[in-house]
Amino acid sequence: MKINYLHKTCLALAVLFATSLNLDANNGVRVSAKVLLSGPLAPNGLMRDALREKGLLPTTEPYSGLQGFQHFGEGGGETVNPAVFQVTGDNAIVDWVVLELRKPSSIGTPVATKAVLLQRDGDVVDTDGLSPVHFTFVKKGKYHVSVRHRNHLGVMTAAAIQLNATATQINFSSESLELWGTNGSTNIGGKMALWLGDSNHDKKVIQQGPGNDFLTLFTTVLYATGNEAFNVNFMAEGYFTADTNMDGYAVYLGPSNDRSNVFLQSIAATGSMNAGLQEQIPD
Ligand SMILES: [Ca+2]
Ligand SMILES: [Ca+2]
Ligand SMILES: [Ca+2]
Repeated sequence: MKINYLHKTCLALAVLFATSLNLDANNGVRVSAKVLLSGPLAPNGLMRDALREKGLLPTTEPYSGLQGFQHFGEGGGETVNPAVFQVTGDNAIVDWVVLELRKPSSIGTPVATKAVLLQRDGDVVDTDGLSPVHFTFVKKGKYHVSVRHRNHLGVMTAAAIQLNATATQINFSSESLELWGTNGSTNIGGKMALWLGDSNHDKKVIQQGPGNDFLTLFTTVLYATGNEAFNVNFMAEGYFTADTNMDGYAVYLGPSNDRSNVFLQSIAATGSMNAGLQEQIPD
């Protein structure tokens, strides 16, 4: 009886040990993505990091609880050591973004998400500010990979891409990467960049009528701390989705306002000042 009990205990421990070994061997999947946001993109090909310079970047990811975003799997609550935001140069952090993984069999719902960081040169890195993004609990296999941002329209790979424990490179700034849908991103000097201007993060960029993004900008400016006089020309400094060019200010009227880029983008894309754009990621 006693031996039998001992035998069973040993067997259970062996199974447990083997299971944990198996988990370690699997070791999740890694993604080494590159993406450009057209809002902060400068003519030198780097994105501006004004939000970091001004100390406006939050050390906890901003997507939990933000309308239009939902975390899946291990995603949500990511934090960063403030020292990561001290790095300057090409690898300085521009903002938080979200990576999503979807199986072809259930394309409308991610199996995993992760809030991670974007460097000025477009590298999407884990919360250490350097490494490829590691999805610890995701099994090797083929996934559609999408990248999304607070006030830009997200993009997704047209194909499901094999992901492994070693990082797979996915360059969303390349003209040759096929994206899901049509007109998913914008071509700026031969580099693909995400459409700007989704200030109310409803996966659309709209300039007028119901649900337009300029209303969000208008109210952000009008009710900003320090704007006691409700001045429409006020420069609201802060971490706002209405700050479409990501210079650290939400501006409705006047120089460097956050509407002119949206108009210019609309004209360049469609010839019309007020055409709408829709995020090309399946719901
Ligand atoms: Ca880099
Ligand atoms: Ca919108
Ligand atoms: Ca701005």
